[in-house]
Amino acid sequence: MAKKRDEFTAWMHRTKSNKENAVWDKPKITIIKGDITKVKADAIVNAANSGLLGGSGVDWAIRQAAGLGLQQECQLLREEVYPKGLPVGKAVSTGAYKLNAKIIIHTVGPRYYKDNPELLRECYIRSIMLAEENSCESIAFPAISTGAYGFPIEKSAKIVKELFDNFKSEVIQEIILVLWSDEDLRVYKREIEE
Ligand code: AR6
Repeated sequence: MAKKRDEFTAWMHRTKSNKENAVWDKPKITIIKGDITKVKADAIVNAANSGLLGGSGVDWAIRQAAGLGLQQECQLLREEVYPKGLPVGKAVSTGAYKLNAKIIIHTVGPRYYKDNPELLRECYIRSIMLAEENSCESIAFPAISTGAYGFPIEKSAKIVKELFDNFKSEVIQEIILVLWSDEDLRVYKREIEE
């Protein structure tokens, strides 16, 4: 795990010297309270489950808002690409359908009492990688794993802060962190902005 973490850390902290003529900027970090399906961003991240066929929380809201096309694409993905399901920590992109976005990125967070909590970091990184591959300038994240999967909001905020504090990108200009409750918003603002 330590080796994998270093690999991701190196990727997140890439510098301009890695690529000629690239302009690497620190994306703006915006923390808001709201419904992620109403946020305008090139990439909207879904806190999915391995089955990819739907669930509660953010997953339910995104499927309702995106419509039937998303459900059909997820069914195909499941049948043809992930017959055993999308593993924890991994991410996959689909069309955004009726959402005000270019793509939806589905990532499976760790269940706090069951899976390796380190995998939460991997969810964010793999989502960022997919957003860059798809030329997305903005990406909106829910607080992955902090609902049904029981991850403490404060720990999630600390992981997100550590990850994005020194992150630079030549593609992504804004990272929007969308919280569902006043309390979660307060914790994120305290941990990340102060
Ligand atoms: N917009 C933004 N955040 C939301 C929204 C919304 N519309 N709805 C809920 N949240 P969860 P998980 C917050 O349970 O913990 C699903 O069934 C919520 O308050 O959606 O990763 C999947 O299919 C919480 O802070 O995701 C999986 O089975 C955060 O989003 C499982 O739940 C994540 O809560 C994944 O669990």
